[in-house]
Amino acid sequence: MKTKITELLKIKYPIIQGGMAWVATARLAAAVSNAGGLGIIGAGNAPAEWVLAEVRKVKNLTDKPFGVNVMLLSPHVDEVMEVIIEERVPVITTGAGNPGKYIKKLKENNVKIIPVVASVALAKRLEKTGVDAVIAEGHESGGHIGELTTMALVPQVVDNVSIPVVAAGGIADGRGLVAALALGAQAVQIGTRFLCAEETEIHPAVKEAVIKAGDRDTVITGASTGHPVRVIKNKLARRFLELEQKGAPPEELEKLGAGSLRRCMQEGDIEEGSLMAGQIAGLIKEIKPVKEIIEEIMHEAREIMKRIVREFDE
Ligand code: TUI
Repeated sequence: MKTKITELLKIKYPIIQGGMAWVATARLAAAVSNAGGLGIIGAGNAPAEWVLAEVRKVKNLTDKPFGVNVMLLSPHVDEVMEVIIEERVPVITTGAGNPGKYIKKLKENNVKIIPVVASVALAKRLEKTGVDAVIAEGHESGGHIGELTTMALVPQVVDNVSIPVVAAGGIADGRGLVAALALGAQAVQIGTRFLCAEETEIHPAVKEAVIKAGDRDTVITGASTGHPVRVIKNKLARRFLELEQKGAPPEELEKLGAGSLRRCMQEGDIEEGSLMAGQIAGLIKEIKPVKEIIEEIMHEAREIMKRIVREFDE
C-alpha cells in the first residue's frame, strides 16, 4: 500500500507507532520498524542521555527508518533536540505543544517533522513553518489530549492543509485504518494497541489492565490544570478527580501526578500509578508480537476495502 506518508517516510505500511513515554523504548520501536511501520522512541520526560542510548540501540536493532517523539512539556527538550540532530534521527513526532521554535534547525539538518495537533488552527500555523505532515490526534487517545474527537478533527484538518495528515485516537485495527483513510488521512498513529505488544517493555500488570478494560473504563484527569490526560480509571484517577472537584490548587495536583506514569508502566502499580491509555483499550483482548498486530491490521483493512467496494457496487 502506497500513500504520501509511506513515500515520505520510506516505510511499507501507513502505520506510525505512538511515542508513549515510559513505554516506547528502542525494542518496541525496532519491532514496529522491522514489521514495516514507523517505530518511535518516546522521549517523554527522560534526560537526553537516555534518548541517546535508545537511539543507538534502535540503530543496532533495525536498518529501517525510525523516529523519536519529543514531549514538549519536558524540561529536557533542548538537549533531546541536540541528540536528534547529532544522531541524524530521520524523523520526529512532537506532542503536548507547539514545536515552532525548533523547526528551522531541524529542517536545516534534514530531520522530518510531524507534530501532533489538536486543532485546525495549529495545523495551519505549522504547515506554514514547513513541517512535513501533521498528526491529527482526537479526544479518544490516551495520555495528553485535545477536545475534538478523531471523527471531527481529521477531516477538518485534511480540508485545511495541503501536507499529508496522519489520524490518531481510537484506532487499533483494520477498521480504524480504513475509517482514517476514508476521512482523508494518509496513515494512522497507533498507541494503545501497542501497549499490549509482546515486545513492549512495560510491567505485565499494565498489559493485563488494558486487556481487562471495557469501553467506559477511561476518564480524563487534569482538565482543571490545562493538561487533560486520559487514563484507565484507578485509585489515583479517583483521588485526582476528587481533588479537582474540591478545587485543589495546581501544585497539589502536580505533586500527585509526579512520577506516576513511571510508577505504573515500569513498576506495575496499576492502582497508584497513571495508567494512560485510549478509549479503544476496550477492544484489545490479547498480547501479540508487533509483526502479527501489524499484519493483522493490514489484512483486515484490505478485506474491508474489498467488501465495501463490492457492497457499494451492488
Ligand atoms: O502528547 C501527547 N500525549 C501525551 S504526552 C504525555 S506526558 C504528559 N504527562 C502529564 C501531563 C502532560 C503530558 C502523555 N501523553 N499527545 C499528543 C498531543 N498533543 N495531544 C494533544 C496535543 C496538543 C495539544 C495542544 C498539541 C498541541 C497543542 O497546542 C498547544 C499550542 O501551543 O497551540
